[in-house]
Amino acid sequence: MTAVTARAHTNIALVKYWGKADTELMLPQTSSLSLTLDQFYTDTTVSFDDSLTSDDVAINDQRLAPAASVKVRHVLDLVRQQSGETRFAHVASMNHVPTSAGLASSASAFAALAGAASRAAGLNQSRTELSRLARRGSGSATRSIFGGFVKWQAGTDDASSVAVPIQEDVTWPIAMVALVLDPHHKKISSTQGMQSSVTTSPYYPAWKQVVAEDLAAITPAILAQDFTTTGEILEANAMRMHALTLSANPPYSYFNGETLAAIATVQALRASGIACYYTLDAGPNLKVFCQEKDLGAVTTRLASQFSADQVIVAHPGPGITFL
Ligand code: 2P0
Repeated sequence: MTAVTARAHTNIALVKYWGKADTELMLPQTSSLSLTLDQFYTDTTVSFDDSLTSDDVAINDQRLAPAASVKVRHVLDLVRQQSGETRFAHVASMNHVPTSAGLASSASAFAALAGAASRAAGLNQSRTELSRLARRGSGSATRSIFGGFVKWQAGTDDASSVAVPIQEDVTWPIAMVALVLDPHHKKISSTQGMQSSVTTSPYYPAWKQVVAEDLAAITPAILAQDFTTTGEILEANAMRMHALTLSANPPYSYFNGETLAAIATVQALRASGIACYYTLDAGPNLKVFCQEKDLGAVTTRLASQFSADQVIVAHPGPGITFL
């Protein structure tokens, strides 16, 4: 019984994934692009054990009921199919995301699970293969196998839907500041939210066009370290994603009462000469993209308007590692 531990970091999408084309294979409607972060990561240990009669899954030392571990067991089943391993597994996962950070851990969690399960089953898979496997647990996990700036190529089938690194070692002095407005779980899961947008928003075809244009424009901007262009694209892309929630039937929103106030603060910082741009995922919390030289001004302003413990600074982070 060999235990393998993998560590994967979470990522923030700059051009969002918001919609599946195939819910079984987890193929997305569009490609997406993210930055892996240093602060938030998951360590997952997997060992296959012939004394088990079912998979045994614990997160942060809490054992999951079978109904709560469906996606984890799905990934384990795929690993068993690929490797010929027949035993059930112990899975112990620790999320190193600051308490109440309100940040999604599914990206880091399923990337770490894919890595640890694959190696524990004796597979010697490349990072591309691990990215493909992580995708089957959670879409955003596809990208967390790699560090730095990463693109998830939508692809057309299981083989072609994988992440590719755009730039793993980021020397650009940038930061992503998380502003936590509500640490609780979202009411509408990403899976439900994106499906509703795909099937009911009349703007969905326009979103696909937006993503294609944003990906084409942001990639050279990142490589040229063009902060203004990168910031303008990621902010507009996030708001256009959220327009898909407002335009769904029934309409919904991930914003809360403080989200618009926080957006106004970022706009005021920018008007005062501090260049910074915000993005939001499937929740009310902002992530503020800024340059290292402005980090003090950005965090001071956010901490004074909200509170210091709602502000968490992150930088570009690494891809999957084995401990
Ligand atoms: C993203 N999000 O690109 C987008 C932007 C949230 C907003 O991927 O259904 O946990 O497991 O594939 O990856 C969050 O959703 O969803 C997400 P599933 P996932 O990061």
